[in-house]
Parts: sequence; C-alpha cells; structure tokens
Amino acid sequence: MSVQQNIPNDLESFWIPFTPNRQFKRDPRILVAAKDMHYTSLDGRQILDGSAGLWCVNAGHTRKKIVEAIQQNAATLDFAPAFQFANPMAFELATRIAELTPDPLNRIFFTNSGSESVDTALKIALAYHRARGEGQRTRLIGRERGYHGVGFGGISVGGMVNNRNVFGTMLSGVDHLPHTHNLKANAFTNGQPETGAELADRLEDLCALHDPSTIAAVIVEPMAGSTGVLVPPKGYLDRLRAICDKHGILLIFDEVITGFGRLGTNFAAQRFGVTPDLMTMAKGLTNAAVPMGAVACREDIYDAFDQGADHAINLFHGYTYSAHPMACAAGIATLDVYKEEKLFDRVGELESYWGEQVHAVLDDARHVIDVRNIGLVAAIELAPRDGEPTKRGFEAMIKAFEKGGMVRISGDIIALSPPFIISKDQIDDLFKLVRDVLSEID
Ligand code: PXG
Repeated sequence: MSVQQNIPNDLESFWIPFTPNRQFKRDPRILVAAKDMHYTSLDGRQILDGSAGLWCVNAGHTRKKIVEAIQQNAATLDFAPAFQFANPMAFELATRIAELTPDPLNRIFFTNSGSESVDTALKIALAYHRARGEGQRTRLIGRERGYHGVGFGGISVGGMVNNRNVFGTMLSGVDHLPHTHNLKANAFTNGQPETGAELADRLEDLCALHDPSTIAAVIVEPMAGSTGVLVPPKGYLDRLRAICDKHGILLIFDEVITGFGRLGTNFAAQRFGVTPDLMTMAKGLTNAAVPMGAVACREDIYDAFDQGADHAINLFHGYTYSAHPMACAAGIATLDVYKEEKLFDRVGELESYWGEQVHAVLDDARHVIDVRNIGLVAAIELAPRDGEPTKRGFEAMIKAFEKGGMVRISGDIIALSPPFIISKDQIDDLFKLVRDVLSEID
C-alpha cells in the first residue's frame, strides 16, 4: 500500500487519547509504516523510534516471525472463548511466560492491556484475602507519581495528578506512599540512586495510620516509567518487600514497562532481586503487535481460589478477549524472537554505553536539570519554562519529530526507551538529535 493511499480525508471524528486534539489536527503527526528501528511518516520521512512506540515494541517493528504468526493464525482460529473453553496457544504462552517470571509467580491470567492487568491484579489481591477469611483487608496503597493505567482501580492507586483530578470520583480506601524522586540529592545519577531507601519506611507509617490488617496490597512500578523514569533508590524495593511480609500485605509490581527485558533481565523483579506476589505485564508481551496483557500470580494465590466444588468457577473475572488466539500467536512468536536474538542480554550489553553516552552528550545540554538512566531507559529533565510548565517538553517532542526522531514526554521530562535492536550509531544519533532539539527551542 502506498503512503499516498493512507492520507486521511477527515481528522475530526477521531478523539485522540492523551493528546491536545486541536493542535494535533492542525499539524498532525501521522505514521503510516514501521520497520525495525524506524517509522515512516505520512510525508515519507524515516523517524528513528526513540521510545519503542509507547515503550512496547521491544524487538523493533514488524518483525517477520511475529507478522507471519499473526497472519497464519488469522486464517486458522479467529476467536475461541476463554470462558469454559480454551485455545492451545493460551497454555503454551502461559507456560512460556511462567518460564520468564520469578518463582513462584507461575500462574498467568490474560488480559488485553496494562490497565486491565492492573485492575485484575488489584481484584485478585482483594479476592485472595477474602478467600482466606481476611475480608477486612480492603485498602490499597499506591505511590505518588505512579502510573497504573486508566481503569478506575489504576487511577485510584496511581499518582499522576492530571489522570485523577479531572474525574473526581474514584475508589475509596486508597492511600499513597511518597515518590522517590529527589533531584537535590540524586541529579545526574547513572543507575540506581544511593539515597532514598528510607522512603519505603513510610509504608510503616501508613500501616500505623490505617491498621496493617486492613491493607490488602501495595502496588508500585519497580521503575516508574510514565512519570519520567524514576529509578528506585538502592535498597528501596527490598524494604517495601520486608514491610509487606511483616504485615501480610501483598506486594504487586506493575511491570507493564519494565517487563520483557527493558532493564536487561526478564523482569525488573530479577534485576532488583525482589520478588513480588503479583506482577502485571502487557506491552512487550506481544511486541505490541496485538494488544495483550497478563498478571502473574504466586502459585499458592491461585490455589486459594481452587477450593470449591468441581463445577465452581475459580475467579469471577475475565474479558471476552482474554487469551485471544491472535494475541497468543503474537506473544509466542515474540518470546521466540527475544530468545533467539538474546535481546534481553543485548540490553545488558548496551546499558553501559547507553548510560555513559546519555550523560556525556546531554548533562550539559541547554535547559537540562537532570539526566538519569537504567537498562535501556533514560530521562532528560528540563527546567520548566517560567509560567508555562510542560510547554518546553511539548515543543521538544514536536521539534524532535520534525528532525526525524520519536521521543516521549511527561511534562518537561523527555523519556527515551528505544527498541532493543538499536545500534550504537543509532544511540549516538538519538542523543545528538535530542541535544540539537534542546539547542533550538527556547
Ligand atoms: N502500568 C504501567 C506501569 C504503564 O506504564 C499501564 C499500566 C497501562 O497500560 P495500557 O496498556 O492500559 O496503556 C502503563 C501504560 C508513556 C506512556 O509515554 C506509558 C504508558 C502508556 C502510554 C504512554 O509514558 N504506560
């Protein structure tokens, strides 16, 4: 299909998510094709993908093996119910995921997105306590500057102010830990900050405040992505784990971004050596070729739901498209590509170059007040423009696109998280592009 045939004739009907629609429709940024490290824009330019789409195309775009798996499956089994029936690929994919998750998180529940995974994990946590006679555990603890998708559960435990305050009502019985971002102590850190583990102790304060026996679960991103790459201070996650254990609280890691190799290990849990009780995932699970998410649960959590009569349903939860055949096919092929090309190891190998170069090229760039990084992720935090917070970041994103690069922004923070197949030359190009952008915007 030629680029020409893809030109839309009407931009009005599509209400674009998380986007200033008026501005976009005046000056649209439309992508018509993608291959490996690049998008093709409507005007035929090659755009270097500095964000793996939305942190999800970990193996690079339109990978042959994944495309063929989807094509073949589309003609074989378009849909099979996952309630009371199943397709064989669902079992295969679940087994393959369980090989990657830390033990004992070997029971896999399928969803269609990160948001659904989060709400599923929160519901499993609540139902698990009830199943064990601890139904008083109804409180959920999130963290400031956490992003857990856009379902009511996810925004309730989430800590992104704009995602919450325009809606008013959300779940009650939710509280938040403080975030761990500390520019004063930790600016320009390569890897995990030394300072801040003690912030985990604020969970003890929340336990004291609410009575720990009322708390069902704590949910955190091991590395917060969307709010601008907040790398966990050394020892922080271990302390959260210890406090949760002490009080019988389930610990949920939201690994929607960090899962599938982004930090050089299967999951961030392995990178940081801390095993949660439940883990959410999505994005890289299918290389984003078909929407899919999942929740990995401890085996004994699953067992707690498997106590009824033979005909009794374990969990009253699921989606029409849970374990959709197309997504399962894409997921299996994706995990094959990761394995065959050792792409998670590749992240580990690239990490030191990535980390050194991002600081070498951008620490002293214009407007920059912090550069931080871990795995194949970096954030460049800009000083907000006086009286116009977020505008400088927005202009940086637009300018980067004009110059042939895709970057993500969170307010005045530029986030970089390319596909794992990026070359060192392309890393150089990406950082230089950002430096040039910053020299050109006010
Ligand atoms: N949890 C985490 C940690 C996420 O990062 C979700 C849940 C929700 O996933 P879905 O599939 O429902 O969108 C996410 C999503 C960005 C950006 O640029 C990040 C996400 C989505 C869109 C943009 O930072 N993360």
